[in-house]
Amino acid sequence: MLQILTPEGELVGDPPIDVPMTRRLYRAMVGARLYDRKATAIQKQGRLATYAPFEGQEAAQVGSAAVLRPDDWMVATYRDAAAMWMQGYPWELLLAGRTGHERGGSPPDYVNVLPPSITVGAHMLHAVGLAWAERLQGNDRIAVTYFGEGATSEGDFHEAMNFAAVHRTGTVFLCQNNQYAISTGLNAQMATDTIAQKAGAYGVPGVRLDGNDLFAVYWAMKNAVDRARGSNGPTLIEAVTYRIGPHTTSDDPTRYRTNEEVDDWRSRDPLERVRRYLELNGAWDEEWQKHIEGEESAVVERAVELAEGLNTPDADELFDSMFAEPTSDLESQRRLLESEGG
Ligand SMILES: Cc1ncc(C[n+]2csc(CCOP(=O)(O)OP(=O)(O)O)c2C)c(N)n1
Repeated sequence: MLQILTPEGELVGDPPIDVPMTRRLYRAMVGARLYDRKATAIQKQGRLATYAPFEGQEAAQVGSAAVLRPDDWMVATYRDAAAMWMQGYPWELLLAGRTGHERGGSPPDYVNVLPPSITVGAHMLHAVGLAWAERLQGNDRIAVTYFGEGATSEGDFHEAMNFAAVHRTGTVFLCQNNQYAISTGLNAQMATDTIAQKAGAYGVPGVRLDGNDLFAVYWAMKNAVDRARGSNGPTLIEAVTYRIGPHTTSDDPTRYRTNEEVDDWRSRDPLERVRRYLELNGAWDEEWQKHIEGEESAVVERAVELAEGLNTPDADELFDSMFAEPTSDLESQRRLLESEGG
């Protein structure tokens, strides 16, 4: 398994980014964790519907998204808010989506990120289609899709990988192997030792890495993105990580895993190892930590305010953001709703 930065913050390989860039990504991970904890807290107050926390997976999401060009496509899941935010999806719209507000599914036009997929696995096909369409139009935009290890047991994974491989689409498949699909542990759902080895069946390179290591994630993603942009086809990356929190705020993980296991993964925290690395390089101190936490926290608080300040959606919005051109079925449903005074 590829690793560049140990949990102690020591290098065992060449860092793919310099110290200023590492500080920027560390700050992004701090911001993402603050968002995640805030979203979990306001869900408990009944201000969000179910929320799927990503604590522990920040390096996998931030480190991979940091490699993308702003116009690249991202197609991700309910647990990938940090990656989506890195690619331009505003925090407030991610929160709005968790309140059921229609605006949550409509990022600004310049953001090439699809709304989060709740359907496990199906969205990978969209990433292949987007990359293929860009290729056919002569563009070098690529598409990355994020999913969990559980999604690789879906037929959609097979179809997406196979089609991408045959047509050499510019798609990066980024699997965050966080060990559990709700309560189903890895060994209970697949007989392979790794996710990465599944790539071989499709004729695609597979890379397995320490997903809590920002540098390993960045390095592997850079190679995969360069390959995709250079018309050399897809890559499957398995970022081995752990979901520290519950599957969602409706889940009780103590029923299927031990506290010792969670503590063991906590000791490999993705933020702490970068913090140690920066400190060892004279690029971190308490004052800066307080400063970035203050600023990122204000950004998150503002996003909550904006999300909660959105107008109450009217029924029309259900139809407006569904397709660029409304279908006749939707038009007749809209008329029916209007005739019933909706
Ligand atoms: C097609 C489909 N089947 C089942 C579900 C219910 N479900 C939601 S999340 C989940 C587990 C997914 O696990 P994984 O892909 O490993 O991602 P993680 O939640 O761990 O990030 C399941 C089975 C669903 N949303 N969609």
